[in-house]
Amino acid sequence: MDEQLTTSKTNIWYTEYHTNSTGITFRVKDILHREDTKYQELVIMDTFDYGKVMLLDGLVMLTDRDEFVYHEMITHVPMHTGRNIKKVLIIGGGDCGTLRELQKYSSIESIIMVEIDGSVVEQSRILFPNVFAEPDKKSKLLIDDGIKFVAETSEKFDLIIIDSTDPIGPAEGLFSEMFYTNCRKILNKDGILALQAESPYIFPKTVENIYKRLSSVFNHVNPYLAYIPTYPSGMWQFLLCSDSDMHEYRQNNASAGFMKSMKYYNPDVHNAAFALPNFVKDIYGL
Ligand code: AG3
Repeated sequence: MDEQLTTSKTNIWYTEYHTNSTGITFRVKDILHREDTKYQELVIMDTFDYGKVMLLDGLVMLTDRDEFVYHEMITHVPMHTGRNIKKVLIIGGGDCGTLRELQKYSSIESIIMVEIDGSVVEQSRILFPNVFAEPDKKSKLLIDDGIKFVAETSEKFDLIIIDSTDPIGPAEGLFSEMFYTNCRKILNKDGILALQAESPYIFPKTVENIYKRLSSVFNHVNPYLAYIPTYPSGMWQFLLCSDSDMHEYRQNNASAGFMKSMKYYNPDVHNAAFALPNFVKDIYGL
C-alpha cells in the first residue's frame, strides 16, 4: 500500500457499492478524466493505494495495482491448455491489458479485438501506459459492436476471450445464450471461449445463470477462480468453455521466455485455480 501519509487535509473518497450495504472505498487524489461516452460514463481517478482506477458507470474495471491478476488469468489459462492457438478474438477489453498479454505469444498469428467504446481505448492509451498495448502488426483493433461482429463474421478463431463489464448496461448482450451460441459457431474444432463471469460470493445467481447458459451451448464449462482485491468480494470467476475437456496446465513453448516475468500466473496457480470451494461447487451443482 501507499506508505505516503499525505499532508493533504482533504479527504475525498469514492465507494463502489457491491450491495446496498457493502462496497469498496478508495481515497482519491485526483479525478483525471470524466466523460459521458456514447455508451457509458467513464471516470479515471488517481487514488492513494491503488494508483489509477478506471470506473465504467461507477464500477471498478481495473486499477494500476492489481490489473495483472485479471489480465494474466483471462489470457494465460486458456493459452496453457495444450491447444494450438493461432487466431484469437477479444470482445471488449478496451484498456488493452488482455491484448498486452496475448501479444507476448509469438505463436499467435492474428488477434482481432472488438471494443464498442473508442473512448475507453483512447483514454487507456493516455492514462494507463503500463496496461495499454498498441496493437502490433498481427493485431487489429476494431471499434465496433462485438455482438454484431460475432454474428456476422465469416472468420474462425481458436480462442475467443470475452473481457467485458458487468451484465448491466452496454455489456448485457455479451451474457446472452444467443451470443454464446454465435461464439461457438465461429470457433475452430477444439476452440476455447474464455470469459470473466463475476463473483460467486456476491452474485451467485448471476454466476449460476452464466454457467447454465454456457453449459447448454458447450460440452465442457470449467470454472476457475482468481483473487482480485478491487472487484466485489475479491473472489472472481472465470470460465473456460470448449467441446472437449481442458483445464490442467499444459506447457506452451511460446510462453517459456516470459513465464518468469508474470506476477500472478504460474503452473501451480493454473491448476489450483480450478479447485473450487464447496459453496461455489454448489452453485454449479458440481
Ligand atoms: N472487466 C471485468 C470488471 C468487472 C468488475 N465489476 C465490478 N467492479 N462490479 C474488467 C476489464 C479489464 N480489462
